[in-house]
Formats: sequence, C-alpha cells, structure tokens
Amino acid sequence: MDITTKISSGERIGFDEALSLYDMDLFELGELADARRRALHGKKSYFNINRHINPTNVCKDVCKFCAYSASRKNPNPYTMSHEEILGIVKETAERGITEVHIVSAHNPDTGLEWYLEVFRKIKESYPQIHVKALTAAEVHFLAEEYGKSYDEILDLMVAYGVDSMPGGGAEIFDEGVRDYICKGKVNSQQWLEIHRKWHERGRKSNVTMLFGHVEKREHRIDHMMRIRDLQDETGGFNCFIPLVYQSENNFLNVKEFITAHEILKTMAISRIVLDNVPNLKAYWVTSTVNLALVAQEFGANDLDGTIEKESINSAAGAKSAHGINLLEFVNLIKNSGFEPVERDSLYNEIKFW
Ligand code: V47
Repeated sequence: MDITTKISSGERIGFDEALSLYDMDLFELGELADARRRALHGKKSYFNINRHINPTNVCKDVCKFCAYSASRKNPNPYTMSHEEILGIVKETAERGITEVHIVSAHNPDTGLEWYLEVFRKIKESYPQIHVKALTAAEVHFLAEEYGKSYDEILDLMVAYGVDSMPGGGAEIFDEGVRDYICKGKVNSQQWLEIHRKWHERGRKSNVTMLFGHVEKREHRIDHMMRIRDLQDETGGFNCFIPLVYQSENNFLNVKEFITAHEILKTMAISRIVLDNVPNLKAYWVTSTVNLALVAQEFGANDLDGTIEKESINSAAGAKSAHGINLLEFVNLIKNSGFEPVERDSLYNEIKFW
C-alpha cells in the first residue's frame, strides 16, 4: 500500500514514512492532513479566552534560545508578589475569563511556597478559574531545588489547585540537540516521566515542540514519535503545539530562518503522525496570525486564544506582548472559512461565535 492510501485509510505511519512526507508536495500533504482534521473536527476552529501570567523571569537555567530570562541580553529581573499576581487574576476574573496560564522561570530565591501558595489563593477567591500552571521544566526544577520527588511536587500541585499542565519545556527531545540548546534543565526522559505521572493522576496536559532553530527534520519526527508512544499509554495529552523559534535577543545564533512552507509541512505531518492527540494548535504568537489561519487547512484545529499579555515569546521577537482583540480574532477565523468555537481549558465547547 502506498503511503497516501495508508494515511487516507487512517493507518498509522512509522518514522521513515513520516520523514518521507517532507518530500511530498505541500498541497498534497495538506490535503491528507486536512482530511484527518475534518474527520475529527469538521470546520471548527477552537480558541479560548485566557490570560497568561509570567510571575518571574529570574532563572537558574540558561537555555540558549530564551530571551525571557533575566540575563546579559535582558537585564531586567522581576519577581511578582502574590498580591500582584492576584490583582491580575481578579481583574481577569471580573471580565469573565476562566483560565489563567501561569508559567515562570526557575527562580532559586523565592522558596517553594511562593510557587505553590498562589494557586491556593487563586482557587480560594475564584474557584471557577481553571489554573493551567507549572511546566515539567518547573516541576523538575522545584523537585531538585527543594529535595522532593516528582510525585511529591505533583501531589502538591493537585493539593494547591493546579488543574492542568501546560506543554512548555519540551523543546526538542533528541538528546544531542537538547544538550546544545538547553543543557542542564529537565531532560527528555524526565519531561515525559513528569507528564506520565501527571496523567496517572487523571489530569490533562499539553505538549510543545520548539522548532526552526538548529534541529533537523528527523529530530522533529523523533519528537512526535516519543509523544505518540506516551499518549498510547496514558491518553493524557489534549493538544500538540509546535512553537516556531523566534530569533531575537538570545544566544542561539541561528542564521537561516525556517520558511512558511516548512512550517506548514511540519504542522501537516504532526497532524498525521499524532493520530492519538486530538488537537493541533497553530500558536499564532510564534507563527504569526496569518500563517496560523492558513495552518487551519494543514491540520490545525486550535488557534490558542486572545492571550492578552505574553512575555516569553514576545521577548524573542513575537508580536504577542498585548494579545489580540477578540472580535478581530473571531472575524479572521470566519473570513478564512472556518467556524470559530470558544472552548474551555479541557476542550468542552462553550460558544459558537
Ligand atoms: O517552553 C522560549 C518557548 C515556551 C522561545 O500548553 C520560545 O497551552 C520560540 O509552552 N522562540 C513557553 N519559542 C510557551 C509554551 C506555551 C505557549 C502557549 C500555550 C501553551 C499550552 C504552552 O516558549 C517554552 C519554550 O519552548 N520559547 N523561547 C523562542 N526564542
């Protein structure tokens, strides 16, 4: 059976087959991915209305691609107090927003309670708010810094009110590339182990992939395969989020930028390879809004959301510091021929716009 027939009939493909898809014509590949997308989601494009909060940029790790952490290239360290964070959550909740996405750098000076106690305070005042917080990289950092096991940190997260985990910190799982771009932080096996343990607690999470820097196509496929394997076991990943590398203000001296063509192929291939992950996010923050809209025809069924304020990717050049206007966003989705559907954090449908 040739690979096109295999994909069209819903069969799973292997590593070499997935890699060979990069040699296929972009539009042919797009059609295969679009068929998979349509079978699952029709013309629906999901988004949610959430607020990102990045409470500290002080970091003991030194990822070469990162422009967010306080360093020689970004010498403005900050750490928010719980009052400041709660002030943002209050204002967010008053506008009816039901998700906060809280991700920090790895700050060794705050104490464990600073990281956790804020979730309890949020839940106490705003029980309706879904707290998506702490990447596996943060979990690993907290476990090491405070002499705890992953299980202990994950249990604390549940006890303090974290609802789901974001997909950050996955970067690229290939050990060679990972050592080059972010040596010292959570390794691939540990990242996957933390998510496995989180899923075993009946909780959901997302998974990202940072691409368009020094990695090769085969590293992206390897990354997808490792996700697919874990997902076969746990079923706990809601969404795959390929993040396009942003090149400003960091130490990863990348000279050649990834093309829109290569980004769309990667989106389409991930839709086909990750046959067990229901949602594929075109994260407009790193792909640009225009390309995210096009990606809807290449397998993507989720455009993240309005974001409001974002510090990690915008520090490296993304145009996301102030989010995007809701009505503008909805109209863009409609005008591109798709149906904007507001979802909650766990992909329950809230409103057809
Ligand atoms: O883990 C850092 C990435 C991630 C750069 O789970 C960069 O719903 C591009 O994970 N260029 C944080 N990317 C963002 C993230 C995320 C975003 C939206 C939704 C979800 C979710 C998760 O940003 C980091 C890192 O991989 N990042 N620097 C850069 N220069």
